[in-house]
Amino acid sequence: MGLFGKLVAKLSRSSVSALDWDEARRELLASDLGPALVDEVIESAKKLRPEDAYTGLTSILQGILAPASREIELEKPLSAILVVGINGTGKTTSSAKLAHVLKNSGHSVALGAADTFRAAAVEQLQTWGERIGVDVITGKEQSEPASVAFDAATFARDNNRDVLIIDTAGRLHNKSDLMNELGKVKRVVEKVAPVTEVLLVIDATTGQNAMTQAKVFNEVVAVSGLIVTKMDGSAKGGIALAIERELGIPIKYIGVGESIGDFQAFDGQAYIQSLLEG
Ligand SMILES: Nc1nc2c(ncn2[C@@H]2O[C@H](COP(=O)(O)OP(=O)(O)O)[C@@H](O)[C@H]2O)c(=O)[nH]1
Ligand SMILES: [Mg+2]
Repeated sequence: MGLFGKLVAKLSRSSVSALDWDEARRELLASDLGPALVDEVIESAKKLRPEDAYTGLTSILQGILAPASREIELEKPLSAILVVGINGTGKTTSSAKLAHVLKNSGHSVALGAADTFRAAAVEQLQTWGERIGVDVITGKEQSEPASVAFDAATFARDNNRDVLIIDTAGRLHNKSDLMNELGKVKRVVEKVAPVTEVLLVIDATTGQNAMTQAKVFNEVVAVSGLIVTKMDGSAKGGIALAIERELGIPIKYIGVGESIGDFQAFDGQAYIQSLLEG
């Protein structure tokens, strides 16, 4: 049963007791939706008539989704997309997956490997690039991420690419020097091409900490969309919904596995249906 399945069942009965509401609240809290969103949903749900339970809850949840577009925004002749987030969320994998999607829809894509902290990170992106037939621009190990990003943007411009996706190093949102470095990467790229998207990658299994991550990254580089990874597990991505609600940042893509094709444009309606029905 989906996250809200039990709530629908409760609401459909002729009377809902205070205990029922407490139980519903506890269940929703356990799902990473966060207290603010849970209270909002419960308060709205209390006003529903039993016969309206399903449709009413559907529209409450639809009201949570940001009205912003979920398309990847692109400009001509060249757009840069920055992929950011903390370690291990799936930035490199998602950068490759997105490159693959955009290439398949007719774009000429390049990848920039701006995670210069670990040689393995660059190799990981190069391996993906070879597999999907996309050039990967790299710098030397330990070189400045902003300079690699600048070189990648210059390469993309000079070689008539229309999209450059820049994979960045994982950084903790509480390390201000690393966050400033990310701001620098963005500013340097903007000298060559507009950064039309800053995509924050969050791991669906992270829980409430992802809200803090989103707030800090958003302050530094103005996040334009979320990629929620590891949605192939049991996590329902409740925290992403909470971020979308609180910060108005739309979920654009979800990762549903480790393979290149395990990537889907986020479908709000289908997602809500899965929360209600499972
Ligand atoms: N199950 C699953 N694993 C994923 C997904 N996205 C990434 N991963 C795995 O998560 C791990 C970290 O991914 P990586 O892209 O290296 O993360 P990064 O440190 O943010 O660049 C790797 O083992 C990936 O294969 C996803 O959507 N589902
Ligand atoms: Mg990486």
